[in-house]
Amino acid sequence: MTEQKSQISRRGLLGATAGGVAIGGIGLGGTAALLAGGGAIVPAAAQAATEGASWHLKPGDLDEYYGFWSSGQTGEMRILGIPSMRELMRVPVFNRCSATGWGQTNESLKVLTETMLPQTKAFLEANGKKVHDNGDLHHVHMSYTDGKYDGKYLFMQDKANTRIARVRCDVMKCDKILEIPNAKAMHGMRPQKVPSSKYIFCNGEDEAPLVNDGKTMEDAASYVNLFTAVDSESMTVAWQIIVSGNLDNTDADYDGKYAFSTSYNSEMGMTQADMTSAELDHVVVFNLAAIEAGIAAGDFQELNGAKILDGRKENAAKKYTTYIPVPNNPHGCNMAPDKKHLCVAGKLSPTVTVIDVTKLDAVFNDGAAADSVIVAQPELGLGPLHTAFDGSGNAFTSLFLDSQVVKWNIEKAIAAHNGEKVDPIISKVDVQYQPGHLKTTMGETLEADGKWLVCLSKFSKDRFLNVGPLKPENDQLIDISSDQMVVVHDGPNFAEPHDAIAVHASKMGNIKSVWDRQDPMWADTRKQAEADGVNLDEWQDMVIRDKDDPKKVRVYMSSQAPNFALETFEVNQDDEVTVIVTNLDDIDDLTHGFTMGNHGVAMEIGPQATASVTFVAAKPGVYWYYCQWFCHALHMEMRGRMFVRPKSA
Ligand code: CUK
Ligand code: CUA
Ligand code: CA
Repeated sequence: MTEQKSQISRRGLLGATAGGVAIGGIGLGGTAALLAGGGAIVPAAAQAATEGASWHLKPGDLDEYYGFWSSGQTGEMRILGIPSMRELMRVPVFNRCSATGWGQTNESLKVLTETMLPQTKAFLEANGKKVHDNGDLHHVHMSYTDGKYDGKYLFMQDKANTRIARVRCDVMKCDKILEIPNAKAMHGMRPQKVPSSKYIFCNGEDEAPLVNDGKTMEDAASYVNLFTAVDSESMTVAWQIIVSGNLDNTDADYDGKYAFSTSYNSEMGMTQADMTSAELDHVVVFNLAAIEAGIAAGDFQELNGAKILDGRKENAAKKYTTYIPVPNNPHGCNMAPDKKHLCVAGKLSPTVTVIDVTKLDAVFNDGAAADSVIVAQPELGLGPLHTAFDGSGNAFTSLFLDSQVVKWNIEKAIAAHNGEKVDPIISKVDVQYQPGHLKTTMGETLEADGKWLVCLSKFSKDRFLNVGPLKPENDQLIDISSDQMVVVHDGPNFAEPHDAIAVHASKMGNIKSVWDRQDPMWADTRKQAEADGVNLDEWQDMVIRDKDDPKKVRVYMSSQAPNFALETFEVNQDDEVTVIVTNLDDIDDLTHGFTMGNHGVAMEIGPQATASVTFVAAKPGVYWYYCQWFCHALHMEMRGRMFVRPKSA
């Protein structure tokens, strides 16, 4: 923090003596100085030499920001520190995690299966599975109160299996997963920003017949796309609305009135040639008050438990939606913290379309033309994908094809659009290579601070030691505290972070180091223990055979370093065994584990947590179980034996 302050004052000093500062070495020359309003441009090399170490933390130093990263097809959420870019934690969500038992413990299986649609359940059963082992997690966003991060929840989507998930920030574990009916391929996802994140907005990317029962593939007229609003507290579908075209990325305004989605397939094409045939696609604007009124008035059909309105173009009179024409297979959809400007990246067009969202009321209420809200369309470079903001009126857009990030000024872009002779582009920086999302510190909130930008480059190519044909991504850290952006760090990252957010550590004060014994995560297990006459808050070493179903055995064992309460237990072959471990240690970072040898069973039990796992003891013999999280000098000795009596004995 103090380092940051001294930087600012040093820069202020340089600005004050601007006349004497040489500009050179980076080819910006007079134009850049002009654009910076006469202030000093510090050459990149000089800046790196004097200030470049500020991202580097000494051992034991803490980062100023939490970075919450998606992991794409790995299916987990990751936590990195910014600016150090150190990976701090991986939080399993849509994936199977060997370290924590996510996807195997009874507690995680409940989260993964409780909202599963009947047809999904039947499909998995037919394939000998309980849950999907994969997910495709592109977007992570935090809950908001009044346009600011509130440190409560993180929300994320799964494009692969049409789900969204919630992670509790107090313990950094996933507590809800919702499989969304009717829609296909959840892609863009954002929480409402104002007044709070009541809704999570979710974009269905893939078109399909609304009743998708195998009657037709050819009848494209029966295909629809759905925008879904999920209630963030109950994690249920609040409503869905049918749109014209498909949906890609989404964002919400800072007034609590509108949500926005880009559509690259306004053509409703079924082939790539069709999807790219039109010059203009569109942004769909969702009018939240009108949609809620439509629900209240009963203007919906119900399908698979969801209320579905019709917001297609031909239903414009209802004022649920409006369609703003934009070029050309747009992608990113980013609301600026000036509360006014939505930036839509052109992808196949070298432009970003700037939409003044305060002009939307006139479109819905006074018949103004949809494109009257477009106030600028600066040409920024090739392949613009996403835009981030510094809170001072500047925007940063990733240029996929140019392998660059461009810094530009929104007001200057508007002035240029109105015919003034100004260049909105402030500077460009090369990144390595092909950037997708980019994120500024606090940039998706009213507290955007303009310190750092993380650029998630899709290709790393030659930037790291060669590890084979599959290479890591490259998440680069860029100092944006002056007009000349400086890449200060390369961060290799495994498949495939699409997006990230950067949250100031002061927002994350509610994170616990020790679980609450009454945590709802294992409420079901506690209820079962109570029925078995077991008090999980005390040292337990009980083996209980179910009275009604004698094949079922529950093994209760506490753990306290370096001991399990049970050093042996016995079951019969083919018993369904549930092992319930409660970690009675209440010291920071004292996690135990339970691994049953040769049974594919392993789980994590954090301090004061309870976890349970169920398996069939199908193999007679002696099997050692052990604690797999290093917890004590006698950690290796923290083990015991399960004896499985053969059927014939
Ligand atoms: S994203 Cu999902 S295709 Cu640009 Cu938000 Cu990467
Ligand atoms: Cu307990 Cu290792
Ligand atoms: Ca298109």
